[in-house]
Order: sequence, then C-alpha cells, then structure tokens
Amino acid sequence: MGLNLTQKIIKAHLVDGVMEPGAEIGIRIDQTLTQDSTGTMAYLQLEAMGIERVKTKLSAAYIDHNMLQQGFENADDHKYIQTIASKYGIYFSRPGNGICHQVHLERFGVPGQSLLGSDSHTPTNGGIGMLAIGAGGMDVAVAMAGEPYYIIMPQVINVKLVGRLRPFVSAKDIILEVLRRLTVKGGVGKVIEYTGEGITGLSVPERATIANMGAELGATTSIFPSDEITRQFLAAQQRESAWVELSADADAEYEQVLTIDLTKLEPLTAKPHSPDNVVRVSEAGRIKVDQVAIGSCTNSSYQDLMRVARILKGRTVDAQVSLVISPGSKQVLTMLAENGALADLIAAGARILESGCGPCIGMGQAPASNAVSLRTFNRNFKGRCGTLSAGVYLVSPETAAVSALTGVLTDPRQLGLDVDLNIEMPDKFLVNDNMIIAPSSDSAEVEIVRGPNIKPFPRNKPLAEKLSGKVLIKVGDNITTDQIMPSDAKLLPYRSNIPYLAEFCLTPCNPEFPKRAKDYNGGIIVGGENYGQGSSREHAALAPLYLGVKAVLAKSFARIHRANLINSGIVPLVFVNLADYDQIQEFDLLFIDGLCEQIQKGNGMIVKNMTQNVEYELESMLTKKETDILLAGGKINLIRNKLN
Ligand code: MIC
Ligand code: SF4
Repeated sequence: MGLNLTQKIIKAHLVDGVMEPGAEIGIRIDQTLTQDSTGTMAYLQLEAMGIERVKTKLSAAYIDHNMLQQGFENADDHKYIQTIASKYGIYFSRPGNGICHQVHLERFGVPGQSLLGSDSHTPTNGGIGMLAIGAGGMDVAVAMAGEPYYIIMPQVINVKLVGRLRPFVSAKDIILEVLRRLTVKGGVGKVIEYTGEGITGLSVPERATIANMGAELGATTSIFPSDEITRQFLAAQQRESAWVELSADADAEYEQVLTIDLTKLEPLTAKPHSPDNVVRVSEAGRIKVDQVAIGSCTNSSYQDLMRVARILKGRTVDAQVSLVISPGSKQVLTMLAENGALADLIAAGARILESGCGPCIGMGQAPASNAVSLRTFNRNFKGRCGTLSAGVYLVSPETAAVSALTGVLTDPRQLGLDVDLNIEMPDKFLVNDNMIIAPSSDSAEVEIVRGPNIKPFPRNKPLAEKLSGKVLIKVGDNITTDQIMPSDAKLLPYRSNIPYLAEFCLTPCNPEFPKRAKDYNGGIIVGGENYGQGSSREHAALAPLYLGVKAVLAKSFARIHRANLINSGIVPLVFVNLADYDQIQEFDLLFIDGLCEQIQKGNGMIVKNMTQNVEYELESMLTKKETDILLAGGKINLIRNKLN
C-alpha cells in the first residue's frame, strides 16, 4: 500500500515511535517560527533550557501581532525578542515586515520540511507542502533546542478538489465549505490533505488560505502537494532551489475522502460567532454592514488584494461603511504601491493599516456597539474583535470588497461588475529582505535587553498524591482560548506578565472567575466539548496555573490547549459518562486520591464529588511522555530535572 503525503513527510522526520494512528510519535523539526505575542514566553523558556544556539535548520522570530506601542510594554517585548534572536541564531523579522505566516511562505517555507510555530495558524505553510504545525511556546522552545516534537500519529482526511472556481468564488469559499461539512471539531487529531485536479487551478497563496483555516477545524495541520505551481511560486520568490516535487502515492489510503466540486461552489460566509456557522451569502438575508476588514494571515496575499483593488477601482466605499485593509507583508504592500493598486484602494476610501495582524487580534478597529463587521479573517468568536455586542461574518476578499461598496452583505456575483479578477501570479515577486535581520555570528557579543515588562513565567510543583478543589467554573462546548485568556489592545501588551493577565482569565465566561480562584486558593475548571479551541497561546494555561487551577475536566479538548495544560502541569481529564458533566455543579468540592499512581497506571481515574457524595469515572488519555511531564509538574521542570 502506498503512502499519502502526510505519512511520507512524517516518515522522513520520524525519530521515535511507530506510524500507527493513535500512537505517540516524535518528529524532527527543521524550522520554527514565533510571533511577538507568544514569542516572549517561548524565548524565556528557551533561555531556561541553557542551550547556546538554536539547533534547527532555520528559526525565525516575527513581530506582527502587537505593534500599537501605546506604552513601553510592547516596545520592551520587541527589543527583548530582537536581542534574543540575534544571540540564539534566529532570523528577526522587524515590525512592518508582515504577518509571520505570510512572510514565512514568501521567504522561508520549504516543501517537505517540518515547521513548528507558536501560533495556531502555522499550518498556513502547508500551502507550500510543508508539514507545518502550531504549538504552545514551550513546545517550540524545546524544538529550537533540537528536541523532537511529540504528537499522536494523526489520521489523514483527503479533501479532493475537482473542477474550477467560477469568477467571484475563491479559496476562502473552499475552506468555508470544508468547515461547513466538518465543523470546528471535525479535524481534531487529523491532518487534512488536499488532492485532485482542482488544486492545479490554485496558486500557492490560495492553497495557503485553505491550509491556514484548517486550524479552525481543530486539525493538526493541512497540506497540499508540491508541484509545478509550487516551483513557479518559489522561482518567483528567487528560491527555486528550495523546490522538490512531492505528492501522495497513487494508491495512498485515507481515513475519509471528501470531494468538493469547485464549479458548483458559491460565495459563503461564516455567521457570528463560529467559523463553522456557514451559509451561502445569497441566503444570509439582508444584513447591513458597518465595517469591512480585509487582511490577516488568511487573506492578504498579492492576489487577494489585487482582486480587491480591481473591484474598488473608480468606485467609492458606502457612506455607512468603514473599510480597513492590512496587507499581509511588506512585499505585498510594496508591489501594490508600485503597480498603482494601492492608489486605487486609497482613492476608493479604504483605510490602509500597516502590514500585521491588526484588527484580527483586536489590535484596533473594534467595531461600534451592535455593529456588523465583515472580515476576511479566520475567527469570528464573540468579542474577539474587541466589541462584545458586534457580530463578525467571515467572508472572501471578493465578498468583502463588493459588500463595502453596497453597504450590505452581498454575493459578489450579484452586482454584475465587469471586472477581470483573473490575477496572474507575478513571474517575479519584489524580493527585498532588508527588514529581516540575520542573527549575530558572535553570540557572546549580544546583550539581551530585558525591560520591566518581562516577568518570569510561573512554575508548577511536582504532582501531589491528592488533588482536591472546588469547581470554580462550569462552561459549555467550544470554549475558545480567546475566552480563557482574552487578548485585545488592552491586554496584548502584557503577554510577558502573567500575574497581570490572570486578572482577566475566563472573565468573558464569568467576571468573577479570578476572584473565585483566589478566594478558594485555586481549584478545578469544568468544560464541555472541544475545550480550548483556537489560539495556541499558552497564557490560557499559565494564567489558570497562576490562579491555582489544578485540573480541567471536560467532555473533550482541543489539541494545542490540552498540550499547553500538560506542559504547565495542569491535569486534563475527560468525562467517560457525559451525564456526569450535567450533574456536576459549580462550587462542588472534588477530590482525587492516589493521583500519581492513577496517572501512571493510565486511563481510568476516579474523581469523588464530596459535595454530592458521588464518584465519576474520567479518562486521562495520557501518553508516556505526557505522564512524565505531569508528574514533574510541567515540562520546564522535566527538562530541568533531565539537565541536572
Ligand atoms: C490568534 O489568531 O488567535 C493568535 C493571536 O494568532 C494566536 C496566538 C496568540 O494568542 O498569540 C494563535 O492563533 O495561536
Ligand atoms: Fe495574526 Fe490573525 Fe493570523 Fe492570528 S489569525 S496570526 S492574529 S492574522
């Protein structure tokens, strides 16, 4: 039996374990990336490991998330990351150079290599044929130190694309269709592999749009083959030598096959407040729009913004709409400036933001109260845009641009615009790496600059035999890390200050949570399905740790958040009987006896509800590695123990 592409790349990187679905495997990591909002923590952890230079083929540190610099905190973080990067052998992409995933695709991504990034949208580089996985900062730090990355061998789902997209229908609509079919938890424990003749009609950035939003499926990653289109993209980026041809064997097998006929696809939108709440734009009803935001790591490539410019050229944005555009990279922005498209955007009334994440992570452009915001981004979780009462609709750049003109959510085909949206990929991109700083060749010479905003990260103690605590909060399904550890313009500057952030932990679910945790000297969180979906921020584990949370009991967990909990020494347990979740109440006192022994034995775990005088069976589902991490009280303790 042949291998699919995921299996081929994993096989080439396998350093531990066997490639059987469900088994724990260790893979060699070729490249890493960090961004500023998870980077400070990752580099503090790297420092704690005591190595001198990173051991990867390439590591890059991007500044793209928080660039408002409304206080010294941000600038402190940037300086810290810049000096650490120089000292440890890491390329530093300066603020203004663009969004990590977009720049990485342009300048560093290599088909067939593995990439681990401290950002959940790292799979974007699956568009160029990389095995690109998002993880918590701690895991990325360990990979920089040359250690393998451990995952459960994923199942592979094949999405077969046939036919060609029709005008005004785009790559975003493909991934929205996948989300509609599979939902936000349909990809957990899986890799989504794209094949079929339909992919030959998609450029590398279009493939990257699709791979990017595989994160919203909860997937470990998504991947496209590396073909002639990939070669042309790399050649146009002056990196043809990085190209290798890669595809699945003809007789490869998959866990599940989904076929999407691109010819039949229509413009889609994900309605508030979940990326899988997908309907046809034409069937969404008449929705008045207050804001349109175009950009993010999903949709800010040269092709995307050229299409937007063609739609807007010679027209004016509706009087009731604020249109903001954040180009994905300096390369994209410069090319638009040189060919005049930028002037068309500005003339139409678009507000041009700097190249970075911007409104996608709530860094500015919070909509008005009860506003409707159309965004080409990837997440529309409640409150993420900075306004709790606003509703965000996720759409393609074409739908966004046309709706900005009409002032209502509009199927872009309906306006009957006579514009050619067939944007050829350039033979040559404008390559100028002057905003990427190579690391110093003399580490000893570089002094690390540590401003007052850089605080040490919290550490846990080795696991105790008895665990007891009150249920501090009980939440429902699909709780996001944006709810567990909110991020916006007010909080993002404090990503290296856990004590401050902890004051906001889980407050979107219950404003009392931090106070409760302090009053009861810590305790336990109870969650529903897919607890911790979304961002890779380990702050969603470190803040609870700081508040004394010892365990999270849930119906199921999102992959990255579960790993972050374990890395912090917080025990994640899964209900065997879902009825127990219904029965358990806030403030119940829970007790686990013989915790270490039960964890070492594996699986079944008895949790006593002292308040209700009943017992529950939960599963730990820990691998051997995860067991060791938990027993040590977190990954940093385990590594320290090893080094000593
Ligand atoms: C996001 O899109 O939520 C972020 C901000 O990029 C996060 C990382 C973070 O919280 O810093 C992610 O996706 O991992
Ligand atoms: Fe940045 Fe948004 Fe992409 Fe996260 S999803 S990396 S915040 S652009």
